[in-house]
Amino acid sequence: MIEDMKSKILRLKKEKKAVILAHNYQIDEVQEIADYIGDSLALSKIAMNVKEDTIVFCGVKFMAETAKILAPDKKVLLPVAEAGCPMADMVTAENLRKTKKEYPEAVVVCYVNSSADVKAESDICCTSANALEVIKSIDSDKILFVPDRNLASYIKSQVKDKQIDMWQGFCIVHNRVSEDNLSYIKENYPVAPILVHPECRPEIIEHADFVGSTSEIIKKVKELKDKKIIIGTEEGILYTLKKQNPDKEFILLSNKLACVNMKKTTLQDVSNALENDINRIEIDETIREKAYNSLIRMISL
Ligand code: CIZ
Ligand code: SF4
Repeated sequence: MIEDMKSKILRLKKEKKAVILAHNYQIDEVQEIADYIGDSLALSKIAMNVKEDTIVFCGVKFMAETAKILAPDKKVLLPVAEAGCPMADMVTAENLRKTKKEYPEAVVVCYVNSSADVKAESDICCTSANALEVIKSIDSDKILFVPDRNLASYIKSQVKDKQIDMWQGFCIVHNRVSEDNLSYIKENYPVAPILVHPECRPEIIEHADFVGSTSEIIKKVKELKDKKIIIGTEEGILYTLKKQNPDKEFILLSNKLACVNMKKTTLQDVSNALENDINRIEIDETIREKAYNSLIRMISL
């Protein structure tokens, strides 16, 4: 059944001259049929450079939007229209416009987990993989960071010479990791290194051995000699980790590390998207150009 669906997708993909991109947090079957797997930035850069005209972006809405902003001539399809990111929805362009008035001198940095409208209101974008580099590149010492307060706190702990004011958004998945989870892990796996995503709360990050984005965690795991490793990010990352490191055992820092939005996309949805061209991402051109500027400023660093 699953094999039939996979063959159908591969056939449709050829027929429609499409490429399938899957985020590191997607379900295993979707990652299996993808042409490229990665974080939102890597996938968006791929979207800019692929020869295919149609991109099926298996992830959440802000990711497909980012691809469309960077590759406006491509047809970008998000297989499930309702796959959103609650953190991205915690800041709107209207709220941001109002708040900017209270911080007239601040450079506005938006985390990639934000809508196209919010990117358009921001000066520069960042991802969890380049947040420190982006912040350090800014001339001004006053920064307004939206929407993730946990990533902002982590940056603040690493870059002391800037005044960073932050929005109070958070990832509902990473924010769930608790100190109880940490104590349990430390007690049961006292020597295993703990690798966490910067969307986790500061009290968790403080006790981690490594903090990084999905791409950085994947890279770090390859370098580690340890046979048991604790992972503090969305569980979809285990697909690549296990595949690349068959001799290592991975233990999730919490058993609540599944993002329902990332899990909405099934093989059936990918097939429907390809077959019927559904959920095509469209962005108003004025917004797109402004959002493009904040993304390009990041990419050109
Ligand atoms: O930028 C991404 O893809 C996200 C949301 C997470 C990560 O660390 O890769
Ligand atoms: Fe949004 Fe968190 Fe889900 Fe990523 S894991 S899509 S930040 S809710």
